[in-house]
Amino acid sequence: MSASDSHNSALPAADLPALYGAMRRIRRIEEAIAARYGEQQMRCPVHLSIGQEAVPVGVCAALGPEDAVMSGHRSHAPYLAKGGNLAGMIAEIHGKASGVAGGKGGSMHLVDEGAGFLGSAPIVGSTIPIAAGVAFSSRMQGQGRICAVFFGDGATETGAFTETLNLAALHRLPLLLVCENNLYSVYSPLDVRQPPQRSLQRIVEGHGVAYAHGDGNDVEAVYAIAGEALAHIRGGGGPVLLEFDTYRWREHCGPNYDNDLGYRTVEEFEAWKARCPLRRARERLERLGLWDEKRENELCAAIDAETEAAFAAAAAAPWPERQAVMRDIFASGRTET
Ligand SMILES: Cc1ncc(C[n+]2csc(CCOP(=O)(O)OP(=O)(O)O)c2C)c(N)n1
Ligand SMILES: [Mg+2]
Repeated sequence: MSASDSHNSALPAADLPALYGAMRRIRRIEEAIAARYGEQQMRCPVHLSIGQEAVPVGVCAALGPEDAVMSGHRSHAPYLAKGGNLAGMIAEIHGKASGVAGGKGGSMHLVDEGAGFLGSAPIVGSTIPIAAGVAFSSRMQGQGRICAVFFGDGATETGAFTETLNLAALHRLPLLLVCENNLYSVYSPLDVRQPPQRSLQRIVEGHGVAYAHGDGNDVEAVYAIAGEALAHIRGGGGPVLLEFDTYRWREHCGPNYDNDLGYRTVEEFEAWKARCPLRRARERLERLGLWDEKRENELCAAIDAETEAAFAAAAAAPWPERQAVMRDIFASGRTET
């Protein structure tokens, strides 16, 4: 983005507790999922965002309530950051009828249209062109709604990503592309997947899409960069891609740590853990005199209470009815009775 796109998008200090609270909430909910996963009541795969919370929280705080969000398989954090219903998410992960996808989709098929979270899907890169479609419809209907889509570094290697850059630039779509670069696609680091001279910035800018890069473990930086990107888009400047450096702490899919597998080093993991986005925000809040142990305990107690309630409701909820199997699927026409 050019200097003229620069707006003062700094987060007022008084708003930092809310962003810290949103990150803590996502962390604690995902820790609860991880702690209970072994009970085998949640039978779908889960891709946790623990360590990566600042990106969805910072971006979603900069979006307006009318704006839309989509994501890929690492969906819990963008969904919750946009205000997606917690009980519906937990029920969905349990495969229950009260889940947001009727219990048929699981963790990677979250949706809460009321909150503006329009969907997630496990096929890597697949929601990027769908988000462009949302942005296109917003443009055609004069809604002024921006669609933000979250995806990983691996998704930038898909054809769907490049095709979307082309179309989004051509039509100057109100689309915010958010790449959470956590250095890995499952067990594969960037250097076995991409030639050394490959530059995401040059690929993006080569299509005429604006690009900015930031520290994805600094929620204030994420918020400020996202705010500038949104001002650029709202000003008619067309789509923007934001690349944020971050790191997932646990295994690619599931509740465990997997540093013993050897695809990444313990030193690398520890270096990123030391840059924990929550700890950094909390330390800053304490320096500002805006946080203390009492507030922390109250926040955690409130999160735990709503998490407990969501798990209890999911446990008590019925399974989907047999007839629901053929409902709401793309190839409709036949309903099993
Ligand atoms: C088209 C496609 N290819 C492969 C997979 C298997 N797969 C699931 S997640 C994933 C890794 C994606 O890495 P990245 O986009 O960097 O996201 P991250 O998991 O690191 O958040 C892969 C290869 C898939 N779901 N879809
Ligand atoms: Mg990745």
